[in-house]
Amino acid sequence: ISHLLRRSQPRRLGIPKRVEWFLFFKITNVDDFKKYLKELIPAITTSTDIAEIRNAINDHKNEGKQGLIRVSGINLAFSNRGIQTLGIDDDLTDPSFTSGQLARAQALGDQGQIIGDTFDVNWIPAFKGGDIDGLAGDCEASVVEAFNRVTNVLGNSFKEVLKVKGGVRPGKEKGHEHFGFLNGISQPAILSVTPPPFPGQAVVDPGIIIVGATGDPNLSSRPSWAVNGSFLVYRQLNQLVPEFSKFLVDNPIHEVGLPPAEGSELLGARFVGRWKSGAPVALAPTHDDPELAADKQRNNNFDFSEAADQTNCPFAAHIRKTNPRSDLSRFGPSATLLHSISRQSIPFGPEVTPEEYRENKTHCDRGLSFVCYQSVLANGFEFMQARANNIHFPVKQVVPGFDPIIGQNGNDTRTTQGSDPTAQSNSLSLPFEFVVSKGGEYFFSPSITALKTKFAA
Ligand code: N7H
Repeated sequence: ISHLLRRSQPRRLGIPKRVEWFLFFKITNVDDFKKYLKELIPAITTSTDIAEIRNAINDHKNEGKQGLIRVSGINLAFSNRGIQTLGIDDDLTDPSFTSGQLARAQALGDQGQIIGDTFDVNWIPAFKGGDIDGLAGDCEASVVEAFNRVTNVLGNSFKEVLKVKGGVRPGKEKGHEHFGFLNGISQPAILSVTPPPFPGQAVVDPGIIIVGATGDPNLSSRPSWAVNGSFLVYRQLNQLVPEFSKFLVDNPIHEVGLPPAEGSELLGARFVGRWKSGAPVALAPTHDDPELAADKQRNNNFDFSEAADQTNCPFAAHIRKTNPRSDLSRFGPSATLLHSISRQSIPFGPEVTPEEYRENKTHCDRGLSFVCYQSVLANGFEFMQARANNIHFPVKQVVPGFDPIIGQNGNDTRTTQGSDPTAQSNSLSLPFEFVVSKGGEYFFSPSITALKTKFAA
């Protein structure tokens, strides 16, 4: 648990990070790697470290000091290939993890071509090479130091396969992803791990996120060293920001009597289920409400029953597809709780340039380094992605269509329904994916005890 704590809920538990670098590596000398890993473990951030860091940040603020304080966090996780390379052959009893993300790409709806018997996915080569054994994540102001520490300690026992530099966006866009929406608002509270929930916040058993804890659906079959670890999904999701903005400008919602610019904002809000400020459309259906957005007692306190049809929020909206709340209450509470994830994503890539906006065309890679934790990949990330791609989810009485943000249909086009509140059965054709998967991998993030006793020598 201490391992997860140091990485969980950035706004309440983890380090409030501004920068995070991801180093994807291949182990080239197993004996050396195990030896050096032992030296690195003390540098890995624990929950005690986090408490101290948070206190230091609070003191810094309370004393009215300006600027950042220099703190860093180091995280380490291994792919199935990496675990095997280290000579650990226990079955973690998660078939998606064992097969790896590349083998799951077609089922996830990623773009690619079928060549003969194989599916050639349009990912960046590093994720297709079958070379990734592990992921080291370093965050915070002193990221270069933390990064050097990892690479110096691990020496020549590993080879860098890919480095991704994430960072929060500048100025008032801090905390907002590249389309402009505030991210990281709704997270499940973890029973007896995180602080008491805010109104409307889901509360899950620790075993939904943490392997081997109460409520882990595969509790009895886990190897003992896996306890208190968690499966980490990394997905490199490129975002076509100028193209997304142009689509909103071209398709404003007219019917509620809004000027075109506001109609475009409303379309974007209905695609996500929240305004850019973070206010949920379930509670603020026609106009943004920044006060509601900032109020933690209210900004998560909705369940879509406020208007059971799509008047307030489309069934296909990103947050309704990924967390349908009361839409599934007929199946009992576990229908949504079992499929909870803890999200820890960070944007990567530069801000959109004036030229890109002028041409309505993306010229450089930018997007979200999507990271989430769960105890069962098929229940967490994979289940959510499948829901986003399932045009019949979450209701049967209409065809909601694709999640306009992350829904994937291979190379085929997508339609979505309900984006117009006064003509809810109108279907909107989305010309292409605004979020494009460039690949990723599944990792297991072991507890510090497991790192000491099973991974290091
Ligand atoms: Fe999503 N976005 O900016 O549009 N997401 N997401 N996500 N997402 C959420 O509550 C976004 C992605 C979830 O409980 C918000 O944090 C973008 C994947 C879940 O109400 C916004 C990308 C998956 C929730 C975004 C992306 C999810 C959620 C609202 C990719 C899982 C919580 C703010 C580039 C497969 C739902 C918030 C709830 C919220 C955006 C990816 C899942 C603004 C741009 C791949 C579970």
